[in-house]
Amino acid sequence: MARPIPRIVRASATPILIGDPPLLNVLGVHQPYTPRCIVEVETDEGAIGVGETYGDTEYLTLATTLAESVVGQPVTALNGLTDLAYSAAGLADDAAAEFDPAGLRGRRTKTKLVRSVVSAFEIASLDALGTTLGLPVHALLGGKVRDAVEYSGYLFYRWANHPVDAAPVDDWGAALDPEGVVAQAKRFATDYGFGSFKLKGGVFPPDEEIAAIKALARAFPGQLLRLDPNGGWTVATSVRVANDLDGTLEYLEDPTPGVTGMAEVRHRTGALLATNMVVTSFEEIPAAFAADAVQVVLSDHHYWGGLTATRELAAHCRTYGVALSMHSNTHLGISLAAMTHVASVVPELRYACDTHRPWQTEDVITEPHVFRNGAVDVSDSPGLGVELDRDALATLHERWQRMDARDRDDVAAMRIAEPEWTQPPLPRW
Ligand code: GKR
Ligand code: MG
Repeated sequence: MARPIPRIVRASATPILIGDPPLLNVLGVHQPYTPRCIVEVETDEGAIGVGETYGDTEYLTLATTLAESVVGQPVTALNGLTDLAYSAAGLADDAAAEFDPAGLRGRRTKTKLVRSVVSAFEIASLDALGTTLGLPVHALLGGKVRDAVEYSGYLFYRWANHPVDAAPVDDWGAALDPEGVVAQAKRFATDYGFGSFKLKGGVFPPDEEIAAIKALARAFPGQLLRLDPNGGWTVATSVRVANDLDGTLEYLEDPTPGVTGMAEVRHRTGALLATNMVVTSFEEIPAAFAADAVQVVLSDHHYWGGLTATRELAAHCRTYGVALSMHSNTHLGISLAAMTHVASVVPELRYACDTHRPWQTEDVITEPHVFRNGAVDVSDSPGLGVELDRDALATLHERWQRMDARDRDDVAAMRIAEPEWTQPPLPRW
């Protein structure tokens, strides 16, 4: 007879604020503190699983509601989480919505909000189940096909410090020109061993960013380079940049907003285009793939709905001959563990994944991951293979209680330094 399936007896969603450096992007600059939400589920057998997702108000509100709703559910009931989230929050599905400026992740839809919250509960459930069975999460997903997952060094133009007093400080210094970008990359290469680099663009006029990529190519001959202006350029500018950097870039990421513009850039240049802005949900796949607007989809298990949903995305991409890589946003080690497990089970993953993790000096796990030769080992320990650091969680939660930062707002953060700053229209150049 089959053993009884463990049931969830307790679940929680804990908001935290994590320190973030002044990283620049097309919209503005990162705030000193970014909200994240740490999800825990506990089963009737005493196993505890953890998950991590966005901590902005609407995500936190839904996560708090869903934490109540999952109590009593079998820990294996992953397929029911989405419906549970919709009914728990009284939300109706809504795939048509506006561009989401928070985090530059394409359109803001309730569907994506639900998927982002569900992902943390799915992962916490898999972590708890794996802990119960003594199996790593990758085994629950069909088994790893690689022992380590390669990540790319995520370069940002940045200021040395935030323009406010109550802000975290670090010793990276400013990077506002090609020399600064190359110096940042050299430190990434030395400290983490990254073999590929992505530069967050859309910050300076395109010629300056072309110069930075060319400086990187000179400093790191043969290394794989990417440039991502988050839809900051017109089609004409994108075509010019793509032609100028032909042969230098591994791929060009979201040069211009929208499927039509991306398809035109592809058609006029033949450049390989990646996205985390025009294909951010299953609903967006048909039009984008039919138009050949993207050749590499940057998956993100948070807003695609979790680890099983990421594998479903991989199947879509495989079917249409589109490649898969991985997007990231400011995150901690629970997310990195989940990213690494899911990346380890997708055979067709050919590109190094993005991660913001090196920019964070804090974590909520007892043993933060180590990057060796730019890669993170896939854990074979039960569950995600991470242990929640309860003291660290309490400290970062206490910061959330004490401070009033609640939602990511790069435009508002930029306004502190430049009072006239408003959200730039995309495309900007
Ligand atoms: O952290 O500023 C940032 C990034 O711009 C992030 O918000 C994006 O979502 O990393 C992301 C990207 O690849 O576009
Ligand atoms: Mg991107």
